[in-house]
Amino acid sequence: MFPTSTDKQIETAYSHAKARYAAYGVDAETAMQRLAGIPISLHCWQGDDVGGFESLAAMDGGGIQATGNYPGKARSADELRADADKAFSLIPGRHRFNIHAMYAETGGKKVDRDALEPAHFAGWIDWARARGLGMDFNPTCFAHPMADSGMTLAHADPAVRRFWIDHCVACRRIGAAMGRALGTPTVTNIWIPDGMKDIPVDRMAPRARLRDALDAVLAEPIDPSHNLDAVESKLFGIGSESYVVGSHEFYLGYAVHKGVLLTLDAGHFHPTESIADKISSTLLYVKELLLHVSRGVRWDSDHVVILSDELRAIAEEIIRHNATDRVHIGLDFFDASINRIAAWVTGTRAMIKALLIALLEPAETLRALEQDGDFTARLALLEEIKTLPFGAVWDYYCLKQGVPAGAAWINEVKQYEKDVLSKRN
Ligand code: RNT
Ligand code: ZN
Repeated sequence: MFPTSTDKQIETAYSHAKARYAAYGVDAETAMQRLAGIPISLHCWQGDDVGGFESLAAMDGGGIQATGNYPGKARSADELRADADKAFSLIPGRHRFNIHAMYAETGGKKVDRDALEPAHFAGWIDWARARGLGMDFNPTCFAHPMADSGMTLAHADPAVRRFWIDHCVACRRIGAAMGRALGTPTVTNIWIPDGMKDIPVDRMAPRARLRDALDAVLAEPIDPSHNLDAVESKLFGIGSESYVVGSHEFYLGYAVHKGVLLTLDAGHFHPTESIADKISSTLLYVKELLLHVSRGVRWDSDHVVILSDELRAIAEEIIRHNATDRVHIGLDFFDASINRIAAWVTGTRAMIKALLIALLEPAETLRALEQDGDFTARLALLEEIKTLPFGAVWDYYCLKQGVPAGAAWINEVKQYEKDVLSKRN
């Protein structure tokens, strides 16, 4: 069993921590209040290894590979929702849930992706509404026979392009229906796998086709209070090592040109390139960003998020620029080798911790030092504040939000594994 702390222990530690932060001019109460207002969008696909429930006799997964076969993965939308409920019960704050088109519930009827309708997502919307969750959405342009060639919206065959355009149009309408029903705009994010394993000769023609296809997808105006459109780039994928049609430059240009959101996935750049530094630049030119917070490890772009320097840098950028209303924070990772609920909880708690650390920064002091050119004190202070007792504030935040503090949540996941997950299959 992992240790639980008493309320008294947590409160005592917090009162000491609060005083330490106050000495630096930081109000821990304000930090926690602000933190409670920042939703994180949890991605449904960690719960079933990006499988979906369509039971198409499929196919290549568009180079998105979940590795591992940890037992107990969700086999139906009901199981996935139950697992997500368990995860949410261990995560402080009120958040969002992000699903893919391939999680449609068609009641056993075969409905192809270009014919999907809001009704096929009623189960998800009802579930989210009952819990006060917002929802986000994604067309699924992979794991489908029409994506077998590795090309979708950029395909040379107009019939294939048409199919995927129709799918994305349907998804924007579904996104709008979700947003309208839940009273908070759905971000509908378009990611496509299109690319080439080996060196292409014509890098431009597929990009021109993608631009035109996206124009067709976005032609129908949709109320931004219901649905926001986002486009996500990638540097390379498995099977698209030499060329990805939707590169960063492609989508940066497209997002600026069309006024849609730009998605920055932390695992979609060169291994030493951080998306943290892209936030301030892109926010000068695009209205809003969607983040896919992830963790790249060598060639994999989707390890479970941890409280790394990179994650902290991302959170600092959002908080220092006071950009929480322009940066939508979504998660995107999938690990099939560990308990999937623990993966969600670990990654989401890490994201929230990173935001809390950023909110506890003595921001005004640091800015003043920089403005005065006192780079000595800036560096020294940045180092010293790393050992302030942020953990005591985090534990107290968990206590106040009614979720386990510290490692105690692991016990609950183990119990759920015993009671529920181990009975699957
Ligand atoms: C793939 C993209 C994309 C997917 C999800 C499932 O490389 O990151 O966001 O992970 O849509
Ligand atoms: Zn992503």
